[in-house]
Amino acid sequence: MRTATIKRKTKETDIEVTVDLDGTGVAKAATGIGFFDHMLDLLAKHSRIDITVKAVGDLHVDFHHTTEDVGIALGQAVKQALGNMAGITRYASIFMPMDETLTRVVIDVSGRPFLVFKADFPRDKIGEFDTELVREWFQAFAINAGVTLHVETLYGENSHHIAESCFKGLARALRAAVAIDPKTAGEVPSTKGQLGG
Ligand SMILES: [Mn+2]
Repeated sequence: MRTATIKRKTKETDIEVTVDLDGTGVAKAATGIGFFDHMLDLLAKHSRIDITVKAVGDLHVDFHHTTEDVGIALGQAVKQALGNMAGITRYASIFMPMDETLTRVVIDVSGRPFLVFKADFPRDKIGEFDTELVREWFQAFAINAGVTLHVETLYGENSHHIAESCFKGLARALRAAVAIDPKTAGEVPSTKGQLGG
């Protein structure tokens, strides 16, 4: 079973995340931030990873701590659920359109944490959500999941579409990269014989 639950509590946030990499895309996202829940719903739906997120954070300050800490916990959960990564496809690349926007997402599920994020948002906010937090979430997720992740919005005008194409692109890339590749017969996809260290 490729599942994991992470509980993470600080003075700023109290978070519980559960993932099932071999799920059907069921999302239960309750972060108190409507737009962020929308992004987590998309992530689950299009990755087919079941994702449950319960987060109680200091939203009276702003949305930064809650957004970042959910990224940390979700990344840790994915990493734990992957285990020794035997049999996974490992690499994937996706071009994700959303109306006028096009975003490219390339992932290496490798135990090598790295983020390249190139997306410019025309607006500072989507609803009450600061668009700069999209990068913060991707940074927290990539580092804690232990994945190399390159996200670039090639063009786009609408900030909601740009954010959505980033999350949907990650979803489809993750779906392909964590899928079990039947040709590998359970081998770890590395000439080193191991991933993640
Ligand atoms: Mn939307």
